[in-house]
Amino acid sequence: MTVRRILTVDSDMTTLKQVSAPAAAVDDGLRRLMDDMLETMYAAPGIGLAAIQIGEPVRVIVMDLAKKGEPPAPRFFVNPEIVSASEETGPWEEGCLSVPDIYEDVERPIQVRLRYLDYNGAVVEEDADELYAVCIQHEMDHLNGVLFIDHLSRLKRERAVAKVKKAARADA
Ligand code: GNR
Ligand code: NI
Repeated sequence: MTVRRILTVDSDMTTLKQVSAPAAAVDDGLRRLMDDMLETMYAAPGIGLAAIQIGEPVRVIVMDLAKKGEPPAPRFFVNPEIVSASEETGPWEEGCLSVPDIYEDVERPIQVRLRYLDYNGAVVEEDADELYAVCIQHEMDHLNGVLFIDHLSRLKRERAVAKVKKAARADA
């Protein structure tokens, strides 16, 4: 397994805006990608990662919502779809490894029903709420080239990108 570089909005916006293509099959090559994504996510650290964040435009997501002190609970999503979403929405403070050190409230459906293929290619259908619902919607946005800052006002979005660019310049 390899920790890969996570693309960020200061230098890799064009790639992050790409719409990812469905995975053709859940095979050893795709599992290797998922393993690299998980290791990259844990190293960051983060609770979710979409393949496009390491430059791979394929509809794959990894996630681990285990709290500190709990055993690891990796989850893998291939070609996920939202089957249905609650009418009710609610705010949640989000962050993104591709928009480092920016945290803002985003309003989304509070409950969603998902269908996806797991690490072994089995079809799974399940309900998500709370942080799970927030995170899977955030990650599925990435598959469509959408970032959480795209849900903010233009002013807040432009300020966020400017802040990330400034921090990147200071780092260099
Ligand atoms: O690590 C992450 N934390 C997080 C917090 C609130 C809502 C969404 C997320 S996902 C983010 C990692 C990431 O950028 N995934 O795309
Ligand atoms: Ni993100």
